[in-house]
Amino acid sequence: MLSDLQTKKLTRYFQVYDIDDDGRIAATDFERIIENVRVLHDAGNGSTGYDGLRAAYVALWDRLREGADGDLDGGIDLDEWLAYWQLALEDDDRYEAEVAAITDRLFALFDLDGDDSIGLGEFADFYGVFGLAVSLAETVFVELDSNEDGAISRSELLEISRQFYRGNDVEAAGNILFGPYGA
Ligand SMILES: [Ca+2]
Ligand SMILES: [Ca+2]
Ligand SMILES: [Ca+2]
Repeated sequence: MLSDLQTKKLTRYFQVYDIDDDGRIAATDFERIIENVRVLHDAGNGSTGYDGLRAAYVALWDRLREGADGDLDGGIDLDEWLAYWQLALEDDDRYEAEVAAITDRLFALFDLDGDDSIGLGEFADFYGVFGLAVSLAETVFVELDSNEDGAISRSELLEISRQFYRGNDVEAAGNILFGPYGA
């Protein structure tokens, strides 16, 4: 079972992906994500960063559609989303194979300057993919950067995402990975 805290965090996460705010995550939301990726990478098609990120988000949508769209209506509503995550998070092997692997892949793709850490600008790009404001990215980044060195390392990100997805400590910084979650 998902805890109340997990349900709140995953509901926020759902809202982040439901870009057009119609109560379901569908192909139209991922089209917006991919358009945001294109704008972010200005150059668009042909740039390595663009192609890699675009492929990652297309693969993510395919995986979600296959795994989470229980009633096969082409969209994932909040109940389907929560049911999907409950299964993915309660199984250690599945968590490592899916969630940790995707986190690691996204880390590499957003580390545009290749210094093996995520700086504020790169984190703001990650938020920009979902149409989230730079100001929110700045606020959250400061919280996540626990040793205040202005960068999030790969191991820090894996710990942050473990706190976000699986953690039940209300004080953990990783809870706000996708911004403040509701009551
Ligand atoms: Ca939507
Ligand atoms: Ca559905
Ligand atoms: Ca970097």
